[in-house]
Amino acid sequence: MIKPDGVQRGLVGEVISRFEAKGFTLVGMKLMQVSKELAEKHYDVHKERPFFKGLVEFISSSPVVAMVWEGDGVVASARKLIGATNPLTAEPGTIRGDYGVSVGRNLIHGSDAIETAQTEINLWFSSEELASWQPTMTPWLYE
Ligand code: DAT
Ligand code: MG
Repeated sequence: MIKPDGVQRGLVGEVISRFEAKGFTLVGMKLMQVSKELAEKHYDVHKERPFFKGLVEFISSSPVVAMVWEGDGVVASARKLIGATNPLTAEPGTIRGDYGVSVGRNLIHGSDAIETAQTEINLWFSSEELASWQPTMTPWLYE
């Protein structure tokens, strides 16, 4: 999910390009204004943390772009493309490392495990919003 700062800063295309260029397949995408309820559910695991309230307010402050990407090892690989939580320590070459300077404005969310990804896809998307398709370049990406 491209967070409000990523959308406001005009980095939607840049983020999508990185995932496309890596070879992952986009199967769902929407720009949306997030409700407090959805933000709270999404970050439920962090509800006892001191930054929770600010995080929920931030995520619901301006539109986000929610996406579902598919491919071998996509969850772990996406976390690598995204980089460490704090953009100041995220490696250059990662999205957060290249474009961010503070943890509360780290541009993008990525599911941290396959199970979490499944839960988050169900939270953010209905089944009609997801496309099952095979890119023609598949044989050029996978042997
Ligand atoms: P990640 O987004 O890398 O999975 P996380 O799940 O630990 O990181 O935290 C969720 C988000 O909460 C994170 O992207 C930014 C915010 N956050 C985390 N730690 C924070 C902190 N110490 N201060 C402010 N915001 C924080
Ligand atoms: Mg997380």
